[in-house]
Amino acid sequence: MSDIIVYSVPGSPFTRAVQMGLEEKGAAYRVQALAPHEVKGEAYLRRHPFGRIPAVQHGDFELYETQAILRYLDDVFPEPALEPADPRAAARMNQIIGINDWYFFPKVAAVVVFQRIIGPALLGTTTDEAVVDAALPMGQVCIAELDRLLGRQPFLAGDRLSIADIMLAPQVDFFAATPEGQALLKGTRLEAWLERMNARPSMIATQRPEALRRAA
Ligand SMILES: N[C@@H](CCC(=O)N[C@@H](CS)C(=O)NCC(=O)O)C(=O)O
Repeated sequence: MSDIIVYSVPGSPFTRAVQMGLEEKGAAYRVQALAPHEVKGEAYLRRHPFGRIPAVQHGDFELYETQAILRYLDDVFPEPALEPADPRAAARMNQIIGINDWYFFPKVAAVVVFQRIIGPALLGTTTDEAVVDAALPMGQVCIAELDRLLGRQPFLAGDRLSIADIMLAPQVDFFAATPEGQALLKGTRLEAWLERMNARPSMIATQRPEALRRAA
């Protein structure tokens, strides 16, 4: 079977989730790095008309949307399984993926991480404190709810690693590099979960570039 090509701008947490999935599966892949402006360029828009990363190519099969990619990987590389067989655990995994895609990434992590890390490090912008402040109430809800759903389990959807952990860990890790993320996570079970996730070879092998590791 041909190697998988992952198209990305280095540092993207959604791409990191796909790379983690590939690492957990032990599947061969390579990352095709794009410059930020290429993501909205004509050539890449033919691959991903919404101009987002990541996208993957597997032989003649092209796919985008991170959770679709991870579910595909779970089907073509069955071991270790990343989707629970138990209906309730599977529902929990899907719920948490939804929390990431609808609330945590767009309303919290993307906003705070851009203001505190990406903008200052890559674009030379200064933090708009009002924008950060406006994202914090939703940040509190997201972290409290993820912490509640995690409960005393080792992983977000139960006893085993699932796509929920793989999608959330890169996002929570990036958020934890900001002062607001650190403060919201402090003392939670989610903080301990992140530490456990960060010790996994799949997280260690997919670190962000140094410039994007912490807030300015
Ligand atoms: N729903 C998409 C979201 C992907 C996404 O938003 N990626 C961010 C980077 S982590 C991106 O492409 N940002 C570039 C932009 O918004 O122009 C997925 O699951 O893959």
